[in-house]
Amino acid sequence: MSYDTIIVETRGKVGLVTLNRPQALNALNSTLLTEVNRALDDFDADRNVGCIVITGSEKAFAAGADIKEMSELSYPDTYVDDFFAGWDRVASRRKPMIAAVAGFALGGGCEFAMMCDFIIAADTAKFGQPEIKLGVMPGMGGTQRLTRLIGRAKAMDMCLTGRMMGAEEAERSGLVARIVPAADLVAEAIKTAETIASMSRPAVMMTKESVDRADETSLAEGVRFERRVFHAMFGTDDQREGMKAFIEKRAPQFKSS
Ligand code: CO8
Repeated sequence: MSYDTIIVETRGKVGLVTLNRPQALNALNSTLLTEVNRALDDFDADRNVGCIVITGSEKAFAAGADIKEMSELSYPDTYVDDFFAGWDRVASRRKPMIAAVAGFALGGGCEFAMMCDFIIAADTAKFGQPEIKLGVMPGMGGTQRLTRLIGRAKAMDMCLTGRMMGAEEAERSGLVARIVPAADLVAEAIKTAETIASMSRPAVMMTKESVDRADETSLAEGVRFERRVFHAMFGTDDQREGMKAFIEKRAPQFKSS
């Protein structure tokens, strides 16, 4: 399949999507959104793929939604076409996604990274929600996901001033899982994704689904959901294999069944 705005590869059990609009610092336009969803559809359908990495360039993960594409839209245009609603599909993928971020992750770029399950940042990464400087506000989940990840005070600071946050502050604040040297970013993200892809597929997907529940429900309901899913794992061969392998002091051979 050919793409104009992204590069799609499979490395073993890892699906890799590289955003590729260098002339616009990987600004997110409608074509890119369609192509990202197409690539993710294929990875979802591919039983061999166990984890997905999304990355950009050294200079930019993505510098936001494409301002040139958006600038002339009217309210009816955006409302009737439900402009950018396709990002909800990106955010609700069932296989784990890691964002590997170097350089700018601004506006929709920061929001795209936050749709992933976690972010590995290069030491060059800069995060921000600068929409306020354009006379608008975040529109791809920034006010919600950033607030959940870094708390109300910092989210307000970021969204109301439009200032950027460096990698260290982002890690300290809980936006980023870990920081690696820029030169190692993609290799580290792929290594992490390989580790995840080597685990039992149902266990990985059920774990993701359960952690995601934490954003949507009360603690009591979330714990009940977790226990039900935990019980369900005893219906898998992988549970038996994982526990047997531990007792026999050998590496497990998960069949993802
Ligand atoms: N959209 C379109 N083009 C862009 C964007 C963008 N977001 N960002 C950069 N570009 C383009 C520039 O226009 C420039 O193109 P050209 O060479 O043709 O003039 C090229 O990329 C290189 O950019 P710069 O020359 O500006 O590079 P610098 O290194 O000087 O600056 C910055 C880098 C600081 C990242 C700067 O480019 C910048 O501030 N970009 C805009 C950042 C921004 O405001 N992002 C938020 C966009 S709005 C948004 O994301 C809303 C999301 C919600 C949508 C929800 C809908 C429902």
